[in-house]
Amino acid sequence: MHQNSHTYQEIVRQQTAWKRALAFLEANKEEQRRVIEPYHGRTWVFSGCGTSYYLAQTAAAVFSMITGIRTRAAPASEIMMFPDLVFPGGDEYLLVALSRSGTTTETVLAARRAREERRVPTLAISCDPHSALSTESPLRLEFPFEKERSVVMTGSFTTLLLSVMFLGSLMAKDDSLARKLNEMADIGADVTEASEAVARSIAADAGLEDFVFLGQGPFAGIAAEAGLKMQEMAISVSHAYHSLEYRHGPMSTASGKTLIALLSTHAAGSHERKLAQDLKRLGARILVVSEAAQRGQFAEADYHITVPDGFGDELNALFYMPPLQLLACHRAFEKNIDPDNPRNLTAVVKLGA
Ligand code: F1P
Repeated sequence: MHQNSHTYQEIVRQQTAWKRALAFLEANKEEQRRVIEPYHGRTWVFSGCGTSYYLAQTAAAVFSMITGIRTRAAPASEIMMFPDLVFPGGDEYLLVALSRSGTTTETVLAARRAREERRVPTLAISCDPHSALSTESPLRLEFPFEKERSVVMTGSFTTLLLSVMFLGSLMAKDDSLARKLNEMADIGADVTEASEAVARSIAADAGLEDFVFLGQGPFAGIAAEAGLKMQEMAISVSHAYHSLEYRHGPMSTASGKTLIALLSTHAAGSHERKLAQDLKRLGARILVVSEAAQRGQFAEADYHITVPDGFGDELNALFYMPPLQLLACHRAFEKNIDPDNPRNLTAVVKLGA
């Protein structure tokens, strides 16, 4: 099952999609700059469903960190049902609708409602330029996506995130960011490969029963997506929280059967180190994901996944995601679950009339 799984294959070689997307984005950057420049002064609302909502959370954080533009994230269903909460009066907005398929019902309806009832322009970022979302949006970002065969989103998550980071580099007129993204695409597969032994070791730990993923800022969405992958692929109990929120109640459920993954940041300084010490005292198994230079600061970690130094909180979400996808995939293999055919799940959710 392992080697033949197309979900596994798409996880370990997703940087191929990054390189293809970056080459296209670079070649068309003047066109993209023309599309997004007029919206510099607006609040950018990122939205989607499921994985694409966690992508929206991550994208909103990194885009704001890169550009200084006001952003927020909302599930597409919130725009459908409570548009006033998402688009309160007195401000001007751009809705960035994120969707691998471009056909998810809530996302299509949310974009329509934003445009038709709120006069909010929409920018569609989808893997399918012929989808309803893309063809109905006056603004769209199109680049060649290799069709993802996995039902659950893997490389599409990181490639869509990469495209938002690239847009941020255009808006910020920061060419060094685009160069860093290209460097990440060149070395990303090695980063994932280097994490595989740890991913397999955790996945094989039969003493583990539940998983907790903790992240702040741009890593809160990554923690949520890592938790969803563990549910979708490995049919396992998982939860995600803003890291320091875990002390405020949820840690009451921690036990020796719990794996807690802490996605470390530069911004948090000593707070995450103190949290790791507290988590260890709970008796849980601790995984810390960090830049290599931070590894020594988390001596109590049972497991460590490191990424190269120098890319920082703005871009590390791109490095952190693939190893966490791999962890869920190996957990599925250990449980003899086929991640290519996830239970109760379809590649796209389309609601009836
Ligand atoms: C959104 C989504 C996925 C989920 C599953 C069903 O798809 O909810 O996040 O993993 O595949 O569809 P999309 O709007 O990004 O196509």
